[in-house]
Amino acid sequence: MMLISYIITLLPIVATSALAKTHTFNWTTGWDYQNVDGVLNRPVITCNGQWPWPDIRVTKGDRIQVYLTNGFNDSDTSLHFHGLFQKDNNKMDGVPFLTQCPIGPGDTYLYNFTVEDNVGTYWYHSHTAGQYEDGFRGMLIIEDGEDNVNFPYEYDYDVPLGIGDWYDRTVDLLTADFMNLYNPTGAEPIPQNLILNNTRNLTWNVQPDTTYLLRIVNIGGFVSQYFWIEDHDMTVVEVDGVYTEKNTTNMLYLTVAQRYSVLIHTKNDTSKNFAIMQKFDDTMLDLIPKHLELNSTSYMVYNSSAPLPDENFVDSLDEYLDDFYLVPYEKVELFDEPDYRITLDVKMDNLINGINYAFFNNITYVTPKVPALISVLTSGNDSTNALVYGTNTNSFVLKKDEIVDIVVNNYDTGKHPFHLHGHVFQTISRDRPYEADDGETVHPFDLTDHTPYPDYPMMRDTIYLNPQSSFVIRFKADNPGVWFFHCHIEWHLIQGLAIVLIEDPENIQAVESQNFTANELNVCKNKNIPVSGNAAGDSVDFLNLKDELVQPKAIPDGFTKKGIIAMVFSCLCGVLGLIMLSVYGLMDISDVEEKVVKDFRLSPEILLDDKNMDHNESYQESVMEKSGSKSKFFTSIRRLAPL
Ligand SMILES: *[C@@H]1O[C@H](CO)[C@@H](O)[C@H](O)[C@H]1NC(C)=O
Ligand SMILES: *[C@@H]1O[C@H](CO)[C@@H](O)[C@H](O)[C@H]1NC(C)=O
Ligand SMILES: *[C@@H]1O[C@H](CO)[C@@H](O)[C@H](O)[C@H]1NC(C)=O
Ligand SMILES: *[C@@H]1O[C@H](CO)[C@@H](O)[C@H](O)[C@H]1NC(C)=O
Ligand SMILES: *[C@@H]1O[C@H](CO)[C@@H](O)[C@H](O)[C@H]1NC(C)=O
Ligand SMILES: *[C@@H]1O[C@H](CO)[C@@H](O)[C@H](O)[C@H]1NC(C)=O
Ligand SMILES: *[C@@H]1O[C@H](CO)[C@@H](O)[C@H](O)[C@H]1NC(C)=O
Ligand SMILES: *[C@@H]1O[C@H](CO)[C@@H](O)[C@H](O)[C@H]1NC(C)=O
Ligand SMILES: *[C@@H]1O[C@H](CO)[C@@H](O)[C@H](O)[C@H]1NC(C)=O
Ligand SMILES: *[C@@H]1O[C@H](CO)[C@@H](O)[C@H](O)[C@H]1NC(C)=O
Ligand SMILES: *[C@@H]1O[C@H](CO)[C@@H](O)[C@H](O)[C@H]1NC(C)=O
Ligand SMILES: *[C@@H]1O[C@H](CO)[C@@H](O)[C@H](O)[C@H]1NC(C)=O
Ligand SMILES: [Cu+2]
Repeated sequence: MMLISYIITLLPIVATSALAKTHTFNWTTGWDYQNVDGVLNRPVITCNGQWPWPDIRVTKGDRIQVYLTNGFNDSDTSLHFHGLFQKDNNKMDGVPFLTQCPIGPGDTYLYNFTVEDNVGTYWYHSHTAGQYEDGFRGMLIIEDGEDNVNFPYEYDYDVPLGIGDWYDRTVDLLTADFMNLYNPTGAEPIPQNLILNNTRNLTWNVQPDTTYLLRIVNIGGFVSQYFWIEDHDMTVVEVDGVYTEKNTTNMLYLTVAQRYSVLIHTKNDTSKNFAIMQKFDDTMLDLIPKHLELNSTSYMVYNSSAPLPDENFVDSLDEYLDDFYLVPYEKVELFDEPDYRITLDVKMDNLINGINYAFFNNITYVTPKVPALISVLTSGNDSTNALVYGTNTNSFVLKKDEIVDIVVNNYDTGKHPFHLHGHVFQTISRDRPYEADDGETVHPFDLTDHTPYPDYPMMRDTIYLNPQSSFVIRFKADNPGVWFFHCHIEWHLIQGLAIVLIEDPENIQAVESQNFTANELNVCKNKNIPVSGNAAGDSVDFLNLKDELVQPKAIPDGFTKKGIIAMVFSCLCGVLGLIMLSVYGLMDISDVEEKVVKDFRLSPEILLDDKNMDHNESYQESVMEKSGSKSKFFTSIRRLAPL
């Protein structure tokens, strides 16, 4: 019964033209309770009162029209179609303050575009304040011709599968604890469970001797996952909307936002069932809570009378397919030498407010006051000057059709999955991890000494960066628009790990379909956001950034992260704080506490009074220590906090 009403509510209104269809959806966001992981009923973001959000399946060339109404009473929203190129239609990319104004409560934005240049496996999600981790996301399948007739490989059934991580609390609460003076190392909230198609213990009924095209999408917010099926090979044929030459493996590794389509041929023998396994990449967790189930078992069922399988063990997690070696089916050659090289250094550090931020080249992304696309459209001849888009937005202007290399050097010890909007890129270099735990240090990319670039590099839209390592991606600036490049770990995006590419702004200005409609401008006006001007809201002098938004000040000279940590310890823990100071070799800085309090204009009383400490209780169950000083520190502070 519920299923039927669900289908009726969400059934797209299909209007047929000669060939292409138009799929119209009328969606309103809201909140309701849902027990997703079988453990806890918690608030989730609903679509017309229902959850989960529907999958969309369209054919290349079709039009999608989504009327998205913000049904929240207190927060903005937006909708991004991950991986779509949105050619000459940049304002459909769904990034607040870049390609549109945030949709305020009660307002409606029409996402209206055709899927011209994309085929394969995609997804959609809110691009506002981590909302997709509260369940505002769904899968988007674009068939290549009627019934996917142009897909290059044979299969019998097409089966989407969403994998993800799931928290016991909503993102607003998690963020309040995360972006917090009491979390000076920037330890990310740890999910409670891995989910599969929005549940756990899923049963996938299969037929014998049949080829399935399994479209796996990681719709999670933070942790990468290993994925394998007991005693079944998977042949990769598509990554992030790019068909590949077949590559057979028994294990995949998917960061958040990545997609893999694999062919699985089932056995003839139907007497036995098999385990579908997901496992956390636990190296991404700052600590491993004792009760966290690192792996999760679901079931590939040939015979419903036969027993369900136990979990499946593998000898090593290192056997997963390394996507760097995949070859695109269309064998696109390595693009020419770059016309423009952008080098980005990733760091995580604290600013004067004690909060831990993420930086590209010492800048943590702060939104402009006017969406960058509106700045492009209203800045005339100044549009090619990066200054228009602000000094704290990490904006780079690209010229028409130039070849661009983005070199990313990781000065952090964590992995990061980076996503480029509006493009697929060639991955031409990716170095191995350099583990701090093994005493290794950062290895930035060396232009004069690197492994030869592949002849037919892998192309995709989301790629991971190894710890203390580097990658280089290359693409052609052939899609005029304002495109975000950012870490897809929602926590790191919230910490500001993003840059903005202003691609061929003159062409944007010249194309009518890039212009805002009255409705789109009204969404701005309702939020009191100017509909012309630079990043600072100045629509007279586009190079005047006096009133732009900027990041908090740096920690004063002679002051270190250790200083902040020491302060937090001292204030929280009194005498125990002193013990911690000695643990961290800070005893020599005897006046550290006084100095921090003075520089930060804070008092220990204020710190002790912070209500956020209550939230930390969920972490205070005993935890296992991991190696690495960051995790030890974090473990310790949680243990000491109750005192
Ligand atoms: C969408 O749904 C709302 C509420 O049911 C309705 O008021 C509105 O007219 C609908 N819009 C369209 C374009 O169908
Ligand atoms: C799945 O199985 C686990 C362990 O067998 C159990 O704890 C959990 O409640 C189950 N979840 C659901 C949603 O049934
Ligand atoms: C806003 O919505 C939330 C969640 O639905 C509700 O708890 C709250 O009372 C609402 N606030 C107002 C001012 O309506
Ligand atoms: C969507 O865009 C197309 C092309 O511009 C236009 O014809 C159509 O009317 C738009 N849909 C709506 C509902 O405005
Ligand atoms: C996952 O859910 C989708 C609907 O969202 C469904 O079409 C698909 O068959 C499910 N996959 C599996 C393996 O059960
Ligand atoms: C499975 O059965 C089909 C006929 O139903 C047969 O052609 C095929 O060879 C069998 N495969 C194996 C591995 O035995
Ligand atoms: C299914 O499993 C049951 C119980 O193990 C077994 O008796 C039966 O023969 C199996 N059926 C098939 C078609 O393999
Ligand atoms: C799953 O995780 C548990 C601990 O969380 C561990 O005991 C077990 O060996 C793991 N199983 C697999 C298949 O890795
Ligand atoms: C398949 O992937 C492996 C690495 O996992 C690589 O060595 C091999 O060249 C790839 N083959 C093809 C055809 O993509
Ligand atoms: C970032 O700041 C550090 C320390 O002030 C400086 O050495 C480095 O050159 C800066 N990096 C960039 C890309 O500006
Ligand atoms: C922009 O530059 C062109 C040529 O450089 C010039 O003709 C035009 O007047 C300028 N427009 C504005 C608004 O300054
Ligand atoms: C965009 O809209 C503005 C204001 O209505 C208009 O002046 C301009 O000519 C339009 N641009 C294009 C390319 O149609
Ligand atoms: Cu990241």
